[in-house]
Amino acid sequence: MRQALLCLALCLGLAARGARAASSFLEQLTNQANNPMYVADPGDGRLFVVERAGTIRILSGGMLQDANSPFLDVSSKVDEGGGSGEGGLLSIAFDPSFGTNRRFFVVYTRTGTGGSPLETVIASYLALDGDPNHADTSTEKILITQLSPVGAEFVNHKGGNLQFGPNDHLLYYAYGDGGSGNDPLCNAQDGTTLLGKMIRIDPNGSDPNAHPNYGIPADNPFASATDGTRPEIWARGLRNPFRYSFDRTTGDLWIGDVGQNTKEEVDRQPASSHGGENYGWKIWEGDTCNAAALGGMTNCPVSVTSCTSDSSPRDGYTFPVIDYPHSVGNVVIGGHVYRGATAAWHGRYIFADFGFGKIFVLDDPNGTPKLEVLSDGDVSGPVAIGEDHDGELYVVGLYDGTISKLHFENLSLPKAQTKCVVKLNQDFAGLADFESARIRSCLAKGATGKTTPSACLAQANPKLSKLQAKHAADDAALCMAAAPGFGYAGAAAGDQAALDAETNLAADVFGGDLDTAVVTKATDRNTFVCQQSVAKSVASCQAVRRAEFLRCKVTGLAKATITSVQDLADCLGPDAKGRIARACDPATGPLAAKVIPKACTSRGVDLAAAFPGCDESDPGALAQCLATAGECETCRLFDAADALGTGCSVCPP
Ligand SMILES: [Ca+2]
Repeated sequence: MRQALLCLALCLGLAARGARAASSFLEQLTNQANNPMYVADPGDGRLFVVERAGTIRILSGGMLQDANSPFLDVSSKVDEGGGSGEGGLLSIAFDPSFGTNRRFFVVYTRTGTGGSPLETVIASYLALDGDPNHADTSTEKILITQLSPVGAEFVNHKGGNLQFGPNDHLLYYAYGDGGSGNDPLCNAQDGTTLLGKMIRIDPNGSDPNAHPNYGIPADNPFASATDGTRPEIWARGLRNPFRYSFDRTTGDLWIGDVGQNTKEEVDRQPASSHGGENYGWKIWEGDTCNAAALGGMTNCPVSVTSCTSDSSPRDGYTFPVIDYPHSVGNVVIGGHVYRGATAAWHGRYIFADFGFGKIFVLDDPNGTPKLEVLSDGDVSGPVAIGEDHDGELYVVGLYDGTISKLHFENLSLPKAQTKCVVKLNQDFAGLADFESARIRSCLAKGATGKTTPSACLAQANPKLSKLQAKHAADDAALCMAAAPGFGYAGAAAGDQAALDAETNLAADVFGGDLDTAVVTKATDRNTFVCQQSVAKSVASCQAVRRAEFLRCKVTGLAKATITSVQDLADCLGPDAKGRIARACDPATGPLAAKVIPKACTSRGVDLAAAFPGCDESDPGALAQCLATAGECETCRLFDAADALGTGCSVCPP
């Protein structure tokens, strides 16, 4: 039975599989930290590295502060709890006004009393006035303490993360259930203890009699409870929520709760929550009914609702966003929603698994959360993911002493999104094929004399390609919602201009206007032959345009270099590596050089000669040339709002 987060056996196993060369995703900033547990930025770009034995050293400009003169040294107070203990100096949180009041908060464990192996202490300190690189240990103020249950087995599950809420500026801590295995005292469901709870306290408040160094926020869910429920409690039912964080943009709270024998889980509490959630432990382990495995709910309060199977009623409990089995990982390390410089990765939850040495992304482009592995075995003992003031993320390696920056600009997009983008592009490829086939078909029908090619196209609707593109865009909006700043994401967000820009670009790329212009009435056999040749050239031109479009979009999205329609247009350019020009330029491409001069003398085929100025940018000239070519029928079908329609007055009524 796995009881210890940092158990010795797990450590040895990790040492053997770790030490792989870092990928371009990971930039190792140091490997000199001593059992680092956490890293945090006070808001000025310095990284404060929390070391388990009780020191904090600053990592700045690539240099880790001298171990003999750390920022903070409380190692004389700290008791890690021995080989199977999960104590130590566990994390740091900076007061939102740290820049002016120099106050910060830490959590550590010290030796317990009365048979309790460890006591968890949350305390504040001040940095030295005039020396921002050193703290004054004499300024310690203990806010709150919590003893482990009595018994040597209760050395694990202390939680480990202090965070300030980004909106309420209140201090949060998440306690583990107290330890041992399967929460034998049912602490996580018992409102009279802080064990197995997330608490929310006001470090600027005070209750002189009960707790002089913190206050109870009036809107805490149990602030006025009269049944013995502790007023500090914000949420309950947690096993060992070792790491958690707030999304700096949305304020949502993301919790990684370490599981027992079956599941690891990630919980998400929306910013709109008023607290009071029950995350289920020990009744539920992730999405699995743990009470069934336990054969009951030993020592739980009578008010607790149990389960007998996974399909038992779930009322009153909040279930994880995702849970994963122990074939995937066995010690979840809650991370952060990424909000750094690489916009294409914004909004994705990045977290780790300590036991398996993995870094994950939780991706849900279609609303179905899905795990993908970003790094496997590159960090030995990933014990925390920290965030700097720019929203960039860092992984802490407990066993290899590393702090590494995560470089999302060097990653392709998650597979789920890439798949979605590829499908979208296939839709466009299909559209191009359809356009080519339609033109060839209309030309053939025109040659039989049963209809004119222009009437055929008009019947098919000359704007069909744009409409199809719009439909594809609408269909794709959902899956593209995860690609911020790009055309279809704009559509998903109701940005019609972004959608139109993307749709128009696609129409330009597939050459709809050119294709329409070359289709004219076949007046004789020679014209028909020429039209067939032209249609063939148009088809090959479209194939090149389609290929270039796909190349730019797929590789650009995958490498996160395409984040807007303009990026995509720039990638294509007027001459995508010369291929579009060679295939499609009516003056120099095959239309001009091979087909038109030699075989085709009829009007309407030699584009360059017959249709000077046939350009959408000059509607009058276009309409004139369309009229000349007998295209007034087509012209009228462009609606008046379209630039093409405004010049149709030159056509006979
Ligand atoms: Ca749970």
